[in-house]
Amino acid sequence: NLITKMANTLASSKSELCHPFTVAVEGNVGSGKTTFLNHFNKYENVAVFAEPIELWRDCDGYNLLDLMYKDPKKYSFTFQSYVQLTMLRQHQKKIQQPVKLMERSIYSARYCFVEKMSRDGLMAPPAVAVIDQWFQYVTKSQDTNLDLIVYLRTSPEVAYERILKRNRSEERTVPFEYIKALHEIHEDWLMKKTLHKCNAPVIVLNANLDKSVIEEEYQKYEPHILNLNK
Ligand code: DCP
Repeated sequence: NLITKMANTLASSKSELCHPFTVAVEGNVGSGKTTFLNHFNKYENVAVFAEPIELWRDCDGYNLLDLMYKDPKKYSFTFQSYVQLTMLRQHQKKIQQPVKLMERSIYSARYCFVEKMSRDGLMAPPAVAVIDQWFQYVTKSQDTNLDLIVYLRTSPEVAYERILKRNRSEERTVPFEYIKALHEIHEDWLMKKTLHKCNAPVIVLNANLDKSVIEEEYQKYEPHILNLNK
């Protein structure tokens, strides 16, 4: 009996090492994903992966994020191809901790941003097809599985206000309509579940709350996020 117990414990810790409890934090641009991640940085059993935005700003010296906003028709495909690669690398990173917390995922890149660029005609259908073929191949052949999605739900007005306030140089030209449309796409994907497949369970946080009080909202969901309810 004891041996069986030990074997089970070993097996479960081995599977945790192979596939840690993987959580993606999703939400509109300006929804507060970075603040959320910072809260979880203090836990030793959580490996936190911020979005690789610095890589997007410097791909062999090219600021792809800036190019995409300045000339979306020309650079949306280039940018999203690189986003997909860098997100895949985040999914693949091996960790020792039992919980992996990621800012965004390969899924929001495909289901929200590529979707939006495709709808706006900024990515031609053949370009979307190529991104999609890569996406299908990679998500089937690699472990990109999510065990939980935390949706930081904001109103588009609040998200836009925060974007204006932080004044990121690349985002200066982003219009409110873009943020509103991205909000609707996130809603369709994570709330209404009418857009693409969403296999992971979703928990929804009120991310309109101000930084000064949002810690309480985080704490409410912490046991679930840290997988302490098992
Ligand atoms: N972006 C994009 N395509 C993607 C991912 C991101 O065009 N597949 C852009 C949108 C933003 C920037 O990259 O201009 C960063 O967006 P995020 O929403 O991922 O990150 P934020 O830093 O805005 O998150 P938050 O404000 O919630 O902390």
